[in-house]
This record gives sequence, C-alpha cells and structure tokens, in this order.
Amino acid sequence: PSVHAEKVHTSSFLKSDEVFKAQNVTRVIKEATIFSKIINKSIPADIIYEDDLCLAFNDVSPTAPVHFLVIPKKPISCLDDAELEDQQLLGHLLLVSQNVAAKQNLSNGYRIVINNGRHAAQSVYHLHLHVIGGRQLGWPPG
Ligand code: TR5
Repeated sequence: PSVHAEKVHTSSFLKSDEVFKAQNVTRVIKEATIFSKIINKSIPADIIYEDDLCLAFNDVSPTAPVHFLVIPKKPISCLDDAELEDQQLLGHLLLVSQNVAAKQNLSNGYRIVINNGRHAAQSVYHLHLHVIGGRQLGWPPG
C-alpha cells in the first residue's frame, strides 16, 4: 500500500489531499522553493505586480474568482521565521496586497491569509500572503 493509503487509514478523519501534502512537506530552512524559481523567472507565473521587495502572482489553483499570492523576494520560510528586521517588509506586503486588491476590483472585500506551519496546512515554505476575493467567503475557515 502507498504511504498515502496508510496515513489515511490511521488518521481519525479523512484528510484532504491538500492537508496531507502539507503535513508531509520536509521543511528545510532557506531551501529554494518553487517560489524562488518564480522570483528568478526560471519558471513562469502569472505575475500581476512586482517591485524590488516583492512579487504578486495568481494562484495556480484558485479558491475564488480572485486568488493571488504576495511574496517577499527575501527567502523567509514562514511567518515564524520573520524577524524584527523584516518589520517594514511585512508592512509592505500588506500594503501591496491592498493595492493589488483594489486593482482587481475587490471593493466589496477580500481576505488575506497566511498559513504558518503544519496545522495551518502550509505547503510551500516561502512566506506568502493569500489574497482571496470576488465572492462571498464563509467563516470560520476549515
Ligand atoms: O498552502 P499554502 O499556504 O502553502 O499555499 C501555497 C499555495 O501556492 C497554494 O494555494 C497553491 O495553489 C499555490 N501554488 C503552488 C504552486 C504554484 C502556486 N501558485 C502559483 N504558481 C505555482 N507554481 C508554478 N507551482 C506550484 N507548485
């Protein structure tokens, strides 16, 4: 049997593939992730904003009509790894999210999500803000 099948059997509930994948990510600090490759343009992405500090691009599997990611160019693995010296950068990511959300016509509202670590089902260990909108969102998240 595959590892996946064993895991599903031993868990107390059926995990979605997304949660399963996220829990099995091996976290290696400063390892190049798929997002580093988007930053250095070695793989393509649908980039909608870029400046010296960050990049915004559409999520490859959107959960709403608008779903883009805002990432720092600095390779911070997750929010827990951000430091005091990143204070301005973190604020910048929020303001860029706000600006790009406005350009995407999200005047009726939107949600910003940062998944941090295993319990949040973080799957890519390069800090990213999800900006999600374009439909009524439910609360609380799963
Ligand atoms: O679960 P977390 O918070 O870590 O979110 C990671 C997000 O990255 C998911 O919403 C994925 O759909 C998204 N993702 C993953 C890849 C990818 C992407 N968005 C745009 N382009 C992508 N490429 C080229 N490759 C990915 N593996």
